[in-house]
Parts: sequence; C-alpha cells; structure tokens
Amino acid sequence: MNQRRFLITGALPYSNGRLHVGHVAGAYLPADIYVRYLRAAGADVRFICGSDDNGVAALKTAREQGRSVEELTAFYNQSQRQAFAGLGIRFDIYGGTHQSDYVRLHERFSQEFFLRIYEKGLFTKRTSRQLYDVEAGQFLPDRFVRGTCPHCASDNAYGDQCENCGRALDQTELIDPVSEMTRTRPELRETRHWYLRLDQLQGRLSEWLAGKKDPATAGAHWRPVVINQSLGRIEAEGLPERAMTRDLTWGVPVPLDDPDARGKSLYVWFDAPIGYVSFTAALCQREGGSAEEYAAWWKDPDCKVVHFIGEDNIVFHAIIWPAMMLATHESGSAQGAAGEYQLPHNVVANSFLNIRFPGKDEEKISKTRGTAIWIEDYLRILPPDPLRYYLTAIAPESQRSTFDVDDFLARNNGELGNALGNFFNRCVSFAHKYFDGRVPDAGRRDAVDAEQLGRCAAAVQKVAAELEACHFKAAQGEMMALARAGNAYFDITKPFMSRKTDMAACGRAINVCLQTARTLTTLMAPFLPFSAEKAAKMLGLEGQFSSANAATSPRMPRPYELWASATQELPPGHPLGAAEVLFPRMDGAEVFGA
Ligand code: B3M
Ligand code: ZN
Repeated sequence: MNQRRFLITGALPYSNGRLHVGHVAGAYLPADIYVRYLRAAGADVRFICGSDDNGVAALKTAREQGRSVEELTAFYNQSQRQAFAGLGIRFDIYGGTHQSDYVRLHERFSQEFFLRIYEKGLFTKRTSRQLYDVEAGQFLPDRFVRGTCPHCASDNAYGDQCENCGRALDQTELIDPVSEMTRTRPELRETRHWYLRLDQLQGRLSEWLAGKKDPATAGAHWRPVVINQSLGRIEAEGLPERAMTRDLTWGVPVPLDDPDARGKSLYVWFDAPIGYVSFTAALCQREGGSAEEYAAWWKDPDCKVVHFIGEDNIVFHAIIWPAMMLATHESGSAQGAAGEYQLPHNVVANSFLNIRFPGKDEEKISKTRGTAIWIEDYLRILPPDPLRYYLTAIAPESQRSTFDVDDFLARNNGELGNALGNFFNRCVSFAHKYFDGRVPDAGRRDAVDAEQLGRCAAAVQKVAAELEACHFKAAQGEMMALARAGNAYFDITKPFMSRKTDMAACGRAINVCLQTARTLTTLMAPFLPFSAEKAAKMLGLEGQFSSANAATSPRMPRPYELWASATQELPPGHPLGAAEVLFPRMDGAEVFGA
C-alpha cells in the first residue's frame, strides 16, 4: 500500500496576544494528537501553523500598547511558538504572515492567488460607502469605529458587531459613530473594493459540502456542526459577494495596477488561509527542496488536507477558503483535479471552553476580566501532559465545556496518577523486586491472561478507529479503559499473593501486566507524549519511542511504525528501566492558588 499523506493545519493565531487553554483545546491539541497518531501509524505528515499578523487586530493592539505592529507581532509570534513547544504541540513549521522570514513568500502566494481569481473574472469591483476619519486621513476598519447599536441601542457597538446583543453590523448602520483613533465623528465617503463572486461558486460549494454529510461517501467524519453551520448559512441567505480588499496599509498590498488599489490591502481572511500554503512552501525550502514543492501537498489528490479550527472560524474554512480555491480551478471537479488546489478532506472544529476557579461560578474565558489560564503561566509551574490529558478529557467536541480547576486536579491525581501512572509503577516495581528487573516468563497462559491480551489488541483497534474519526476524547477514553483493565487484571490475578505460593503464576501475571503496559505506552504517545517517553524508558524501549517522537523530515528514513508494534510482546528476560512516578500528585494549594 502507498504511504498515506496528510497536510494538517492549526488555525493561525492572531499575533496580538498570548495563548490560553481555550485556544489549545479548540484547535492545536487535537491537531497535534492527530498528527502524532498518523505518524505512529506510518503516514507521511506535515503539520503547519504560524501567526496571523495582518489585518486590524494586531494594528489595534499595537496602537493601544504604543508599540509598532512589527514589534508586537514578532513578540507574540515568539511567545506563541514557545507556548506550543512547551506543550509538545510540535509543528513542522511555525511561520507568520508578516514575519521577516516568511513575509516575502507569503505576499507572493497571496498576490498570485488574488491575480488568478482576478483573471478568471471572479472579482467585481464595487463602490461602497465607508466611514472616513478626516483627521487621521484614512478609512476606518470596523473595529476602529464605535457607536450606538441600531438594534438594541447599546452605545457599545463596533463597526462589525454589537458587543451587547451580538448582532452583526455594517459600520454604516452605527448611530453616532465615533472614530477610535481620533475620537472624532467620521464621515461617509465612497471607496472601491474587489468582491469575490461567491454567488458564482455557491452551487459547487453546496454540492461539495452536502457530499460530506455521510462519512462513507466523504471518506472522512465531518462534524455535524461544521456541515450544518456552513450549509445552513448557504441555504438561509445564499452567498452574497464579499469584499476581499480593505482600506488598510498593513497587510498584503492589492497587486493591481489600478489607482483604486492604492493604499489597499487584501482582506486578512483572504491572505490568512493562504498562509497555510506559503508556510508549506517555506517548509519545503527549509527541507532542502524548492518552494514549488508545496504543490505536492496542496495540489495532489493523494494528499489529504485537514484544517483544525475553533467553531468561530467555520464559515471561513468551510465556505470562503474552499470558494477561493474553487475560484482558481480550471476543471469543474468538486474536489479539485490533479494539479489544482485540493479542497479540504476535513475541517475539524471545536467549540469553546468556559472556566471555573475553585469557589467561583463558571464563566467565559476573558482576557479583560482575567478569567483565563495562560499557557505560559501554566508551564511555569506544571508539566504539560496533565493539561493535555485534561483538555482532551473535557474536549468541547460537540458543545462548550468547562475547565474546572478542582476537576483538573482530581483527574490528575485520580485518573492519571492512580489509574494510569500507578499501573506502570506497580508492574515495573514488582518486576524489579521479584524478577530481577526483567520481564518474567510468560509460562502457560490461561483464559484470564488471554482475555487481558485480547483487551490490549482490541484497545489498539478502538483507539485507532476513534482517532481516524477525530473523536479525540473517546480515543483517550479507550486508552484509559485499558489502563483500568490492567489494574483490574493485576487485582484479580494477585501476583502479590502468588509470589509466596506459586512463582510461575506470579511471573505469568506480571508478564501479562508488562505486555499491557507496553501496549499502553504506544496508545499514550499521541495524547501524553512526554509521559509515553518516560513509560517507554521504564519498559526498556526508549530507543524506539524517541525516534518516533523526533521531528520527521522527508530526507529521513520512513518513521518507525510505532502503532503496528503496539502488541508486539516484550520477550521474557527483556531488561526494564527504573520505576518512576509518571504523574506526581498535584496539591491544590500549590496550583493556581486553589
Ligand atoms: N486568525 C484566528 C481567530 O479567528 C484566526 C484564524 C485564521 S486561520 C487562517 O481566532
Ligand atoms: Zn446591539
């Protein structure tokens, strides 16, 4: 069989702030688990991310903080890069749409993309009226105007949305608009922009999306929320043309020789997804090839592109971005013919996290109210795996869920410590004490032993099936079920008793326990990579796991197929490493001042 190939992306974080647990649970952790699993299962994978530097978000924060936007985005690009690395979220490349190492390639790809659509006649130039700040001498981006909401009369509405009633707005609808830049009243002026003719693409888009409803025909498990939100949107309001340029100088310049293009940039949601492509090209260069090799990942029907995002990005990834790609196609193929941009194989979206601190009520994560757990802060005091575990255990895969600090501590101490960690510890310690630190003889296995080994094999299948379907929470649950089954087997076979009366029976039980631990080590690897490496060391397998954990490169030999060896038995006499505590207890008082 040909090696499977995947290009996995994580939504590009805006480089105007730090990352908190909600970001990680939403997109990056599930993506990393998926990537680690696919690699362990022998696939050739590239994992792409980087910062979304363009657009108004960064500009606004830079203004508020009195820094240059270049300096601000470089700072947060670095901070995010470190937070991800600390959690073991290991991208093959972490670019940035306006970072010095990437901006040239990114502009080139974005402009070429725009021109291609332009040449295909899928933009219309339209005149619209927009708020203009006379004192600042510029048109105002939506987020730079505030005024009174025409729906609920709150005076806290922005040009694109009312914070009070949540309605989407057009900036010209605001009553008594005030410029956030100069506090003056802006006036309406005419401007011209290029609108993507989504109406022309609507039919093909709906058809393509409708084809994703059934996993059997789609070849992937699309989450209902992704299909419902995007198809629902198309059915409810159709797809009106949408402006893909802005009156803004921070961004990718509009590549047209037209006086109306002056002082304008591509809309940030136009260039941001192209960042996935331009960073792939940068990665190809870095791996020693040429930027043009990006096509092997993006324009080859054999390579599957999967986007991991938060729920608020669904429309952009399941409608606008596919529409942009379709707009570049020559063929009428739904997916893209060979040599054309391939529409995503899957778009995996999670909902958001609420948070609950001890003794307090549950609330939404909010930067301004200080109700967030920042990754940087977390990593200063605690190891990454317990957070990875918890965020997967409560993953908001179908609805909002809550990060409850008490629950986090309880699950670390109970599920990770008492169930998973303790299983390794008790088996390996036992082998050191009574079997000279080696795997004892398997002896003549009976039904109970065979049943336990059967559970191991079944768990490998179940975890793989759940991961293939992007059911990360369920997959981790299956891994934990095997840990509990391991403990139950230990308790039933009672090696601590038989060691006094029947050493052969005792050895047989410990042998099966260690085989279970071996399987668990593989199953843990996508979820708990740091602990899996420690566990492998305890089992005397560290060589195999560290190579599987190392970043891959096409110039390297095909990665060791970790998954296929999950049930390969440790031979009798195999030397074990020292017993360790995989998940030390956490004390509430030390953590988050709980
Ligand atoms: N920068 C993230 C967000 O909306 C946005 C994602 C872009 S992915 C191409 O929070
Ligand atoms: Zn309102």
